[in-house]
Amino acid sequence: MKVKMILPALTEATSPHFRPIKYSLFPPLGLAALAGYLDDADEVVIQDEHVERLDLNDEPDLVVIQVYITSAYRAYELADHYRQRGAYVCLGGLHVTSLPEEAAPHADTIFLGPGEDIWPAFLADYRARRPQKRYCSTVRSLVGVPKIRRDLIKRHLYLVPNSIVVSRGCPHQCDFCYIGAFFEGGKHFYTQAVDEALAEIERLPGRHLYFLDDHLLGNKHFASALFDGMKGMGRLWQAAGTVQSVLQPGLLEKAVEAGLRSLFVGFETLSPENLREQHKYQNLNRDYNAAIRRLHSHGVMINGSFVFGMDGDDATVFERTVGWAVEQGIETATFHIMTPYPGTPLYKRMAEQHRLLHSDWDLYDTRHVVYRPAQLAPEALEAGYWRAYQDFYRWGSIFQGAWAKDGWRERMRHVAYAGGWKKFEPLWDCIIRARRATNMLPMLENILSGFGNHRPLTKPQPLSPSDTSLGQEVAVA
Ligand code: B12
Ligand code: SF4
Repeated sequence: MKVKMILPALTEATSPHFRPIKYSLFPPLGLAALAGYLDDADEVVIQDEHVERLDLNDEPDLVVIQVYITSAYRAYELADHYRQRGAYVCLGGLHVTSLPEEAAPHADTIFLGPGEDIWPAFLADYRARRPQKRYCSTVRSLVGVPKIRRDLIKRHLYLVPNSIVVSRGCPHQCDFCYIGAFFEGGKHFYTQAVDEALAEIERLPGRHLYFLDDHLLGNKHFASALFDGMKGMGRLWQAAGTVQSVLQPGLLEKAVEAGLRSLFVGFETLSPENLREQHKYQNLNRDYNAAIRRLHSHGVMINGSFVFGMDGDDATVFERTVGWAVEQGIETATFHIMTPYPGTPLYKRMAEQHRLLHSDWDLYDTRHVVYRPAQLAPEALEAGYWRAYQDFYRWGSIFQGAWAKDGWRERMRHVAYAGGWKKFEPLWDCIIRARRATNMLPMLENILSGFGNHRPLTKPQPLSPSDTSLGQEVAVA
């Protein structure tokens, strides 16, 4: 059987003029995971439109397309194309799970939720010539999953070919997050067996790893055993975690010993009122400043995530947030305009309050305002969002942030990392066009390691009892 798997891209990622590096970071791990369930005799290709032009003149028997909200229209176009050519088309992923009725007319079969239970079930039915129209995931487990078909990934096209996920979902459920919608009907958070996760890590060449787990530190026992197993492997890695997990005594230390060098942290907002509105209770009463001090003192760089446009945000939110992030020495920041994804509690609330402006999914990309904000005009919110990026990444801010650090090596690392991502975008564009993204990995590794220094760059600070700050509002608000 000839199988073609496609990760379609949103328009910006295929622009002939300029391609941001973020689209050449990670390979299509979800599709490579699904390919693991196919037979050795099957002929399989994975094409990722973010990094290559799709070949649309082929004649596969089975086409598998992963659909995100921002690539939904492109995915439907590709699905229609292949159905016209006589292929059997399967659509799955986050957007299909949120809006199955929208996706169904473009597919022979649609899949709701994670694929580990429903994809092998479909394959058995398909080979027996009795496939169903719709499969809904209910059994959530990663135990004994087949090996990810990394041989199908064109590693040289990605800056971070070693992306990995060892869990799915998150123990929390914030109103704006895709988690609740995607994992409905089963467990919202589950992990691989530790030895299977370690075996997958061992299979990855080189030193650098990027864990794409929504919350790698979400299960303390799992994370702790994983980090113990990784100790001594000589890996350098990046991941995502919450403020709460950073403040937990012990876990961060183990992560650092295992090679953690940069963490994506969902601060989202400096306002307790906003946190309550979004049911992001795990951030309430946490001392953000203490979490940052703790990460920095262990030599871990921070990519802070911030969302603008919650109901408590007024015109001052941009300056306040950027000013605080720079002052704290946060190395990189990812700003988002709040975006109500279909299926989330936030979307339901916005729809009930008649605040949604349109359903043009191409614009649900966290850079456009698609709802009526409570205290800001949509234009002011968009302008503030772009200004926040400019202000955070101007050289003056980068140097100010770097100077918040104690040592010279740490300061240099801050400048190299923050400057490298945002100040050399035209250079990244050239590198992507020359199909040399992966050649830059040694430089990334060098910066992450603090220019070859494996030990924390400053003396780690122990937690003081007040750092977990029970009973007080978000410290920075
Ligand atoms: C890596 C990543 C990217 C990468 C590339 C995507 C990639 N290579 O897969 C980059 C950096 C390019 C990217 C960009 C963006 N991303 Co992104 N990204 C992720 C991230 C962190 C990990 C994806 C991943 O590899 N997961 C692990 C694999 C194993 O899971 P999976 O891909 O979901 O696949 C499983 C299932 O979905 C299912 N499945 C998927 N397809 C199919 C098909 C069939 C037939 C079947 C049976 C099953 C199935 O089975 C798989 C195995 O269980 C996710 C968050 C997350 N944890 O998922 C956000 C996430 C997907 N991104 C998101 C967003 C918003 C964006 C951007 C719009 C951000 C921006 N402002 O630019 C862009 C645009 C994306 C686009 N192309 O349209 C949102 C999507 C929201 C939505 N409802 O669609 C997420 C969920 C982040 C979030 N928390 O909001 N992203
Ligand atoms: S903590 Fe992060 S990943 Fe978990 S539900 Fe909230 S936003 Fe989503």
